[in-house]
Amino acid sequence: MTAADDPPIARPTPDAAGDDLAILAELERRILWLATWTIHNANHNRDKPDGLKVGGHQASSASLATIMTALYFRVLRPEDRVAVKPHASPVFHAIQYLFGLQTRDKLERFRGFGGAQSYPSRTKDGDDVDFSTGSVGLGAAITSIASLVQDYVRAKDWSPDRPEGRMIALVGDAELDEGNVFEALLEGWKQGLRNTWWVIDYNRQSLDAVIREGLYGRFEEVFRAMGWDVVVLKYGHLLQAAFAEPGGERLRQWIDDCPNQLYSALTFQGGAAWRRRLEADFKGDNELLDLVGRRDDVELARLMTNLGGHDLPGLIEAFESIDHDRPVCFLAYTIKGYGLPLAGHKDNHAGLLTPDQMLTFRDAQGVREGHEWEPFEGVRLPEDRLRAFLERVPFAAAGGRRFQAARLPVPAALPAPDPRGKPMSTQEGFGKLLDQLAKDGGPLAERVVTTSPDVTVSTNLGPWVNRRGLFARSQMADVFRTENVASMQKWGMDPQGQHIELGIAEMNLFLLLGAIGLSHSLFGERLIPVGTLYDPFIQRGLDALNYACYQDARFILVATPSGVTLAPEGGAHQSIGTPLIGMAQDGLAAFEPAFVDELAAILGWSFDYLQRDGTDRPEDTWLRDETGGSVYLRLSTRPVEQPSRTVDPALRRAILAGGYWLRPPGPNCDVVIAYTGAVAPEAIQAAGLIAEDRRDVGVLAVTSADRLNAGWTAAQRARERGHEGGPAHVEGLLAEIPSHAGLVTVLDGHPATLAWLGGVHGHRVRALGVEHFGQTGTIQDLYRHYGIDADGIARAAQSVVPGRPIRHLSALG
Ligand SMILES: Cc1ncc(C[n+]2csc(CCOP(=O)(O)OP(=O)(O)O)c2C)c(N)n1
Ligand SMILES: [Mg+2]
Repeated sequence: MTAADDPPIARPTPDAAGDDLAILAELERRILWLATWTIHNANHNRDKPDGLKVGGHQASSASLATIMTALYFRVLRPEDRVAVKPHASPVFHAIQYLFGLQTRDKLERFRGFGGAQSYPSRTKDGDDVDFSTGSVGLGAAITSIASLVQDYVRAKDWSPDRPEGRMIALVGDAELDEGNVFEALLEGWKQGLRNTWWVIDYNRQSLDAVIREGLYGRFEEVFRAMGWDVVVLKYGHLLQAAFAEPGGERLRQWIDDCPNQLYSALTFQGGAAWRRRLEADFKGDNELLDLVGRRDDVELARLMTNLGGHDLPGLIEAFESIDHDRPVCFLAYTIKGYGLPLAGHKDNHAGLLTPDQMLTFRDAQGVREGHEWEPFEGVRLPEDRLRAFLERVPFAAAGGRRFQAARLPVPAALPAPDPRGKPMSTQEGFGKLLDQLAKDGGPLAERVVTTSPDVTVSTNLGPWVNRRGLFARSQMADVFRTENVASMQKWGMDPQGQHIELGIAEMNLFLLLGAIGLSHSLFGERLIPVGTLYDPFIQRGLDALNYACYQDARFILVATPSGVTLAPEGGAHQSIGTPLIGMAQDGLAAFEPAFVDELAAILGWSFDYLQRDGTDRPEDTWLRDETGGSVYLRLSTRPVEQPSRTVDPALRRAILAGGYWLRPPGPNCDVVIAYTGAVAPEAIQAAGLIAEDRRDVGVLAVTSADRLNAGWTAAQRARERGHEGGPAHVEGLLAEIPSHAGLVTVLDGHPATLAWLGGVHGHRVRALGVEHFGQTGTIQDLYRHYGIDADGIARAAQSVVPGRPIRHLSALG
């Protein structure tokens, strides 16, 4: 399907354009005013003892006001999705305010508690934010990744009547310093990116600095090399007309040669400075001196700052002339702080209009004191014309732009793979579980999308991919197969495929999980994303992971192998801190099962958890499970002896709540071993070793330190606030341990993950884990080296529980 097949877009007739332009120019004045006032008000007019300070918005917002006017009030269609540069949030909120989608109260509390956010936020702002922004570079990249998701949804023909939207990013020029932007560009090229526009706000300023000369040339080459159409919007209509005057060509040359710093400085100083400089530089050039002389200072300043990004008719023309679906980069020259007294000053990023400057600006906008928030105050056209215009703006005409998608039925329990009496790793179990799902089919299986940054086979997704195929918009044969070369992997691609293979860029993985995980809301089609990667490389994509969670995208992240347990595979790949990431990351429930039947219970639950939206009845767990979220599974390649048992509902509940007694502590217990994940055999073995000298040893299986901790924290907080309720899961579990007993905790990860267990009822704790990494060797070598083998655990038991020496240890000497 190409854009040419799309339903025709209703465009205003050319006759209407002139009229519309006058209205659009007024709207641009209004949003610049409202945005500037919003920030000013947050700083000066608020009776706040803590002196809330707002920097970094006024100049940065003004830079995009014209572009956003052209887009939101004219060019955009409801199906288009936009990521707005973080610091243009006040302009975004002002536009929403004029559409009636944002409240005055929220604007008045801009950046305050419960007020409009400093950076557009899907989850925290009440208005119509498509993509959150804030961490520069991510907003741009997610638009291209979301476009890929749109293609995926369309290829499946689930909702053929829904028009195809453009994924649009308004990008600060300094955002292109971020490497993830280029990773996304390259991935886009590989995937045949379409329907994506990036409008670069080329104001040649970042936070600290004025950017390097000639950067636009590099940008142009990069975008073209990646298959993008590049539209450079350098001069506005006024400048183009001036270039046609006698001597005008030399003015163009002068502008082209003018260093960024000088252009910015002259812009800041205004008309008289421009005149002085031009008269000095063009001494004796009468044509050019006449060109300058025909304009007064105000006109001259307006002319010299009439760059492409501030020229409404030029912008509209440029946007509306795109008649293809290839990605387009609009390189729009702008002035940071355009229309404000801060314009062009290199220090303006955090700059604010002084109260005096604000008064002058207010008067110039025709705004009366006390009427600052009125939407149409000071407009120079009849208000009803503006209102009527706003009512027919296509973007806002459809009302709500967020979709909802029905929940997919999830089987009550996924059958655990049968280990047939053999040891099995959680990674292998994961591969088998997905393979079974692929084989069984059904509505859930149809909507699972897997993805991996070049580690599909090594993370055990191969069997799933063999059954469900790789996705591409057009068919691509698996040449090895057509040539009859034997291979375990079927690597054919077609539109029905359900695996999206990515290049090795973890940022792209998390952006894709984020975009697929918002598909129900962005494109009205529920998808269940499952992404796999090596556990240590979570850190490579951490900001994008955080970003996906912040937007409330829903996905399952399967990280494998993990820890030092991957032993001989390479010291560089060992992860230590990821269990703590799992605990700390908001919106992500982290699990680290040891056994495959636990994994089956967790994965089955995850498919449902992903789809929850707060409408379920809250469970009595202290965990806010009814709101749903994403899931992180930290898995291992270590084959482990599997317990022979059936997971009954009580055990299942305990696994999901975060832990259960593998061996309950007896009445005379004085030591408990609490373990997580792949070290289960060592924990069990250690319990056996010390049993002779320590009675009734308990073994606690912790499937999720994250959820145990979250439940405990929530329960305490609730009690402090006077709410009634039962004990948190971990409180109940640990209540069975006599108070004199000691706890040894152990996992293949940072010891702090479980060390807090001692704080629940005040048990003494010795927390074992891994604090250093990089050694290779066998698992036994490394466990011994880091003291997480059975002897290490026994030694820790002896130190934490005074008493008779553990004879096994004395035998070791
Ligand atoms: C990943 C990240 N690093 C640093 C920042 C802090 N920061 C906010 S805006 C900005 C500069 C932005 O410059 P540009 O994109 O050109 O936008 P402009 O202010 O010129 O409109 C920086 C460094 C951030 N928001 N995100
Ligand atoms: Mg900039």
